[in-house]
Amino acid sequence: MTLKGVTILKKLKAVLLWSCIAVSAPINLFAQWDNLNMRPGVTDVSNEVFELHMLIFYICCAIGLVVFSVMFYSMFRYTKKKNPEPAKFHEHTGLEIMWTVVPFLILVGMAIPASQTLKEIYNDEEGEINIQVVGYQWKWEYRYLEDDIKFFSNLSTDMDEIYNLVPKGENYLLEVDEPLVIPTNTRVRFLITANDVIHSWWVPDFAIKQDAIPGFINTAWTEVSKPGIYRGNCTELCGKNHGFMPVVVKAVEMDEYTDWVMERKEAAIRLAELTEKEWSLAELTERGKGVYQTNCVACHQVNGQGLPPVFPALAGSNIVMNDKAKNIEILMEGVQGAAMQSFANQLSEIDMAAVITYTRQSWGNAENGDGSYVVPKDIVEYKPKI
Ligand code: HEC
Ligand SMILES: [Cu+2]
Repeated sequence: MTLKGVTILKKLKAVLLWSCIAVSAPINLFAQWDNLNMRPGVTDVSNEVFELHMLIFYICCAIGLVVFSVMFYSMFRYTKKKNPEPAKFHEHTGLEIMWTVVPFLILVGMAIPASQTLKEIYNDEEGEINIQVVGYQWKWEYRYLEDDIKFFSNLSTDMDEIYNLVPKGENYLLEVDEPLVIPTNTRVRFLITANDVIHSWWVPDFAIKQDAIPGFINTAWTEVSKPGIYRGNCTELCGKNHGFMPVVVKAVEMDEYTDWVMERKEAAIRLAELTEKEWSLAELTERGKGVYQTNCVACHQVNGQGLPPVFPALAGSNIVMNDKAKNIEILMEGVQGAAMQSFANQLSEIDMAAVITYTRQSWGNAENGDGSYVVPKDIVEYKPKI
């Protein structure tokens, strides 16, 4: 084939390829429309928000259509060729009034339904159930104000999935050890705040996205009719593991919720009994490993090497090997001005003793140090130095 023939063929191929892409792209888009669009959610408020979003989207489309029609019509109708003598008029009071008044009316028309929905969203009347939501670096705490239940909700995605050692699961980074449990068809109010930096509690299916600010309490509420598991994230950039503090809410029927509350209260009593028990080194180390993986690896890493210089290694640390008192003090009090927070309110006495024991027994620390370990009684009897 001649050189010219080859070039034409190449061009033809390119044209074909681009036509295919141009034609198929919108088809793909429509096939995935549900993924592209905002989701309607599962509450009355979230449905209202969705409808508002669609309404305003359609208004924007209509405005776009009108503006572009006039623009293209003018461009083609009044080309230099078709209309060599341009009109010479200046100012047109009628037109100017119209293009001020019409957009004003459109805006007012959009603001009326929007304000009604906003009023709904910001209704902070007390709920039948009131839950305080506290953001921490990097987990959420839930405190049920009426039932005296509180717990932390930690990311439960396997580290191996995060480091691409095994395939990622269905709810990758959207799963926790203890979800927030709420009853259906009940008004639940959330009192949202934070303990360290600004976080934001977001559950798209409830149309709740509320900043969690230290020292402030913001409210949000929901009433879910459909039982199910609803997932969300922290949406305020809050440090290294911002993407690793998901929100998981489990909505269950009222009966199931009452059972759950009873179970929680009994578990608290059992825990108190466990604290009295004599713990063996092996039991503590085993338990401490789990506590460590949930609460410490984000900074000190699985292998105890930390990420120096910011997050120190616990493997080979003099405090962890030889200074039991200081080791307990750091965990109970935290370190002022550093990311090392106090774990006194986050871990039970058993888990506290277990995690300290685990770090003192792992990575060669027991062999190179004094080998001593910590039991729950040490934590119960701990008194801060003043
Ligand atoms: C948010 C990050 C973070 C988490 C989570 C964290 N630490 Fe720390 N940790 C630090 C930082 C930062 C320091 C250094 C503090 C300083 O002295 O400036 C530290 C210091 C320590 C020290 C003192 C080490 C030494 O040699 O000075 C111990 C012991 C320790 N952490 C144990 C733990 C344990 C056990 C956990 C889990 C229950 C934990 N930390 C969770 C950030 C963290
Ligand atoms: Cu956060």
